Amino acid sequence: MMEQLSNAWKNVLDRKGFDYGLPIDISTHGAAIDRLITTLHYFMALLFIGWGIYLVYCLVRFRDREGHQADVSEKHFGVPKYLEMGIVIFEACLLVFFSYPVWAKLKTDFPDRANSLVVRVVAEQFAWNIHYPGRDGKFGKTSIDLIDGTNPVGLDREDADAKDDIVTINQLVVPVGKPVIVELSAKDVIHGFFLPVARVKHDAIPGMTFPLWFETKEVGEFQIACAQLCGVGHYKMMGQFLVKTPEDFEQWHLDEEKALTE
Ligand SMILES: [Cu+2]
Repeated sequence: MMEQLSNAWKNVLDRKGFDYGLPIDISTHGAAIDRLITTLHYFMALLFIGWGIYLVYCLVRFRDREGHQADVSEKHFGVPKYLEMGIVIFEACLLVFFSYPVWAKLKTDFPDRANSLVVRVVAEQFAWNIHYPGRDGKFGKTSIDLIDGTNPVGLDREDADAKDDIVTINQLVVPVGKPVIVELSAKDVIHGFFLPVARVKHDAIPGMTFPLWFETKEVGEFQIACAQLCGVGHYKMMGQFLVKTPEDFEQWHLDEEKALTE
C-alpha cells in the first residue's frame, strides 16, 4: 500500500505527469526552472482559493442586514493585514531561495568557450540570423555598411577570419550534449529569443550583446520563437531549432562549408 502510494506520488512529480502544459524539456538546466514554475503554480492556486474563500466570507459576514449596516471601515479585524505581510515575506523567500540560486547557478556554470559551440544570434524584424565562426573558431569582421538582403549580419567575406564563417537564417543547428554559448543581439527593436524546449528565454536588445548558454540532452527538431511583440510580423518570427547527433552536426557543418565554396 505504502509502496503504491509513493509510486503514485513519484508519478505525480514525474515530468511527464506533472508538466502543466509545459513543452518537453531537453536541456540540462531546465528541471530547476520547471520546479520553480510548479512551485509558483501551487502557491498561486493556494492564494486563489484562499482569497476566494475570504471574499465569500466577507460578503456574508459584513453584508447589509437588519440591525447591521455595511460600512467601509478597515478596522473589522487585522488578519488580512498579517496574511498579506506573510505573503510578501513568502514571495521574498521565493525570490531569494528559489529563483536566485537557479539564476546564480547558470552564471557560475557558464561553460568554457574552448569546449562549447559559440554562435551569434542577431534578431531582426522578422527573422533570426545565426552566425557561426567556422573551423577557426573566430568570427569574421562585420559591419553595418555591408548588411543587405543576402548578407544579413554584414559579414566582411574579405576578412581572413570570415572565410569559413557560416550564416543561416531562421535555423539554429547545435550538437547534442555540448554546451552552446549564444551571443545575443538585435538590429532594430527588442525581440525575445525563446527556445521553449531548452528553457532559454532572453530579450535581444539593439546595441547590447548578451551571453547565454544551454546544453541539450535529446536530438530532435524544435522551434525558436520570439517572445516580445516586435512588430506586425512578430507572429511569423519563428525559426527551426535543430539538435543533431555530433556526427550529423559535423555532416551539416561540412555541407555548409561546401556550399560556401560553390
Ligand atoms: Cu521579434
